[in-house]
Amino acid sequence: MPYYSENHFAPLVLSKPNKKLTSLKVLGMDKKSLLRNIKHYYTHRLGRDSNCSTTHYPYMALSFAVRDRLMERWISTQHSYDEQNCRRTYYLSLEFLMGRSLGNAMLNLDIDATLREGLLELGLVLEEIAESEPDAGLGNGGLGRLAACFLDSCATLQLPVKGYGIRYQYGMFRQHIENGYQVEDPDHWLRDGNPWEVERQEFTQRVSFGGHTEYYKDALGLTRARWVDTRDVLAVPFDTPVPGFRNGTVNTLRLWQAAATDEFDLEEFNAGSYTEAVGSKNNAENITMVLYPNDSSENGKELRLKQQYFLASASLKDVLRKWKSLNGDRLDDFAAKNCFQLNDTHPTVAVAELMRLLLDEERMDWDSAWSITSATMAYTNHTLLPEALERWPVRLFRQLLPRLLDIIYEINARHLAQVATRWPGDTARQRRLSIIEEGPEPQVRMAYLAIIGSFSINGVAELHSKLLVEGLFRDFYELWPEKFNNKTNGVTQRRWLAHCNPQLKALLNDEIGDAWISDLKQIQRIAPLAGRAAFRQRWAKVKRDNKKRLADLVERECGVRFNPDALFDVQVKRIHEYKRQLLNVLHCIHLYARIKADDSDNWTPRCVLLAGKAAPGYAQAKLIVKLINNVAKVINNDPQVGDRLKMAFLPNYRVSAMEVICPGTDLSEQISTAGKEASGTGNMKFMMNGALTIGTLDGANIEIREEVGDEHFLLFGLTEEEIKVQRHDYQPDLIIARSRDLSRVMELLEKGQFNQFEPGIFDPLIAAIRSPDDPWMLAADFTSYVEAQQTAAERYLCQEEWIRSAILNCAHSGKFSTDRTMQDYNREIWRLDPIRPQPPA
Ligand code: KVN
Repeated sequence: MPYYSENHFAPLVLSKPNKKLTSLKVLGMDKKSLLRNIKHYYTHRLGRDSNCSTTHYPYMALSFAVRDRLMERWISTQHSYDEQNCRRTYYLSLEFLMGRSLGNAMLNLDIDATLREGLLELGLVLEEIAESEPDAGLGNGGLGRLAACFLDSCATLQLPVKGYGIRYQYGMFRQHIENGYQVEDPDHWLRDGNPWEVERQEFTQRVSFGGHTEYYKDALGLTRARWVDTRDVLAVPFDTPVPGFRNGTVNTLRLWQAAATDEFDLEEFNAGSYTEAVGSKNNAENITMVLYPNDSSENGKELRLKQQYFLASASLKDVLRKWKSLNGDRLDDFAAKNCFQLNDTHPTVAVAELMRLLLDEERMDWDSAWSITSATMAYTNHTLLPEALERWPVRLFRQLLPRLLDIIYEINARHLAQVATRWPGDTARQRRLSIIEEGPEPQVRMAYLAIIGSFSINGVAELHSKLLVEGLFRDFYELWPEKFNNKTNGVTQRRWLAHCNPQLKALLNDEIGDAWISDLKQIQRIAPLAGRAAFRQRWAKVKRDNKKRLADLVERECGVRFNPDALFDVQVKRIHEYKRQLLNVLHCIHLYARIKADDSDNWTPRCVLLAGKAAPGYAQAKLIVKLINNVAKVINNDPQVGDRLKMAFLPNYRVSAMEVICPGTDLSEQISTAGKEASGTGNMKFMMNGALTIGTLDGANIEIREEVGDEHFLLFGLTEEEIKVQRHDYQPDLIIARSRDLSRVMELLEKGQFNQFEPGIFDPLIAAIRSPDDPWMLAADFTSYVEAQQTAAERYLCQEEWIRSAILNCAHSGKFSTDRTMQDYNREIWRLDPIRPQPPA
């Protein structure tokens, strides 16, 4: 008998659903009801009075009032799913970069205008109050934000999709700059309380680690395995509501938090070490303490593997629990009714865990278990970078998850038998296709496990998906061509246009109505208006106001004054060599050199903004941050430069910062080495808000250019194929010597113009640019980049033409809504029926 029960709540004596307890009086959406509620929460729940002057408590009171309106819709949505017993999808992800919730909830409930007006009567400005909300920064960048946009679109499309993730105590670190260098601060986002979550202790799960496998004979005399002598951890779910756009649907994001079991401490406890026993709880709770801050690179830390298994196991057990409560113990229909979408390989141990649950706990035979598992899992790949491909040492698996390693070996043995039948005698191919990579330290290749265990494998943009099947996964494509497909990424226009750009929203609504908010294809109806001078003028006014708002942010945070009439040239994303922020800096130095050489006739004043976080262990990326700050300092303080060029690095880039940045941007920098950026999603946010892209033929840039037309896109650089060819004979020193512009830039860098008092600090960056092995081939694209930038500058001088292009970018962004992406996933992978919830009585 366990001394601690996972569900320590006493059951109701009446175990039937209690309709009396849950019958709801629908809350009013009018100003009066809302204000009454806000005041009630402010005084009766939060206990504040008229002496309290921070924005935090009004924020909390407002959030509770809004949240109440989500609750009744949430409950009825979940009831409808249960009643219809519909097929469902679970999005498993180590990251959900949700950002702020209040604004999004108000927009989707259609109470933002009412509340703005009502709060003003209380002497409060809604936007000021909403600023108090900390970002939920449970993700690194694109991959985590994509998961958040997917949830928004699924709720809007009324698809029964639930997100499963981890409730990190500390999200993505906060960044500040000291002497030009990045400094990391912990992000304790839950410190002041989170009104957007509901703890659901009653659905606590138990997750095991360690121990070993034991074999035994069951009642039928069959040999079975069980995992014994484990050290267990509890997984406590916290649910966040995910509202659809004005449709009564509220889906769920369920995040797991680790907690110690009490029985685990019993031994120590009985030995008289009560305080030590309680102290060792920390160990369990560590699992969900912090998000790993690496974007597109693995780090191989044991705790990370624990996080991955913790998420996979708790989520699968939760789904099975729910299944049994609705359908009883039989699992024959399970694959027909359930689908798991794996967000990259991070949750891929779920393949082995589902097998374990079906074999060991449900007592199925291998073939039945495998047919369920491999008809249920689907895998999305997000990167081709070799350093991001997850591999875990077999040794670590054996230590931490011994029973799962057994199962992975068995999956591999059966897989290799299939390979041997298809290609008899081809041992090289068998070695290539094995889940286990042999060597001094054998490794489990997680991508291979994902591919073998899934019925669908997709990339995130056309080029990326093509490169996957031609390169990295070529052998697997030959084996199972039907499994592979593309799903081009998107972003939600609710957050990335309607919410973040209220002025443009008003202009669009005025001209074409508001159908675009839930059907972005409609936005193309503004294309003809690009030819109307009056419309362009209104557009220009909106853009200028948004640039003013961005300039104010830059001035507050960086102390640099941007002139809203200048060209706003923006690159914001994780700092990574493949994204080539360094190429952008070289261009800034080039412009600086031109000004210094008095070569600035017909000049276009330009404000260059960069922002992004470098992984704390990525020295070269951190040095790029330092260089950006140093170059900016020299340029901004040179009186000879004046207003012709400004440069700033905005610290602590995050979702809520992008909400101010993308509406105020003229030129979007998407300049990765071709073939390296799987998709990009920032590129889409900028396009939607009417920026022109300067970019390479990489990731979704290609599709953006296809949609908008090449005359409204500033293309430069080598293609992926040209990069592949030129790599063999790449001589950056020669390229530099032959280019007067690039020589001049390198000279300034090398003579220490930007590090006068810190000699030599930029040598590693200079060496990288000059290396024939530079994987990112900066020098190869420099000249063509500078030409494209010159074209941009010239076009900007003709404002009428520029604005026309900006409008057309926005008008042709329809494809890049995650509504479209989710419809593609649903049509080709999930096959879910939309479910309309019963409106509350
Ligand atoms: C890898 C490890 N992406 C990752 C990653 C840990 C955390 C994140 O996914 C985006 C896509 C970007 C790609 C990014 O770089 O091009 O737009 C969403 O598909 N993050 N791996 N790949």
